[in-house]
Amino acid sequence: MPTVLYSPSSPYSAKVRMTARAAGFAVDARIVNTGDDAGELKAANPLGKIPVLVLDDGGSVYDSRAITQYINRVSGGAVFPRNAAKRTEAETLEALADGINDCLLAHVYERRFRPDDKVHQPWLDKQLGKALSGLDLLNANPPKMTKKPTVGQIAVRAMLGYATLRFEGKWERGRSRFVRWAKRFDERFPELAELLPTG
Ligand SMILES: N[C@@H](CCC(=O)N[C@@H](CS)C(=O)NCC(=O)O)C(=O)O
Repeated sequence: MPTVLYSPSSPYSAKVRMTARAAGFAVDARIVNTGDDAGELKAANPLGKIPVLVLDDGGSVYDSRAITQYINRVSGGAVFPRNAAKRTEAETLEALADGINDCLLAHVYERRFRPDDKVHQPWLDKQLGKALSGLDLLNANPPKMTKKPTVGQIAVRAMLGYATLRFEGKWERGRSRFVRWAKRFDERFPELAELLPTG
């Protein structure tokens, strides 16, 4: 069975595992340490980033967007709409959610990997500002809820899980529509909500 190499707090990993579950695509999941340069992760992805999907023949698929496209293909189009315009919409939603994650992660890594006296506050402010602009757009236009979730909706929900994990209390004010959207998603898809990022 294919295996997802992941970390429980990673939003991109949560998206991939939620997508696999929504598509009915069975995967094993193994936690790896992104700080381990010599390990299994580096052998599967020279960039040392998660998630990676390791296939039965030993091949690797990364990054997370290549994995969601792969899952969609092998599951007969279970998680992206067939209609071209709707598919573009879902792919753009996924790109927006991933882009917000990129900004949140840049913020987290700046504080985690730099000595205190080298942390550059304007850089932190810029990254958080971009993430908040993305969240404003989503609050104004929450993704339409469908009977079966698309990767776009899943990506947005996974990203919001990460925002709550690392930035709780810093983004919710003024975005209550979006908070309600996440609650509705979790009520509708509890089996996916189980896989949200955890610390
Ligand atoms: N564009 C990549 C981003 C993956 C990514 O940055 N993952 C983080 C964890 S959430 C990571 O592996 N960080 C370790 C590193 O950058 O060395 C994707 O969509 O998979």
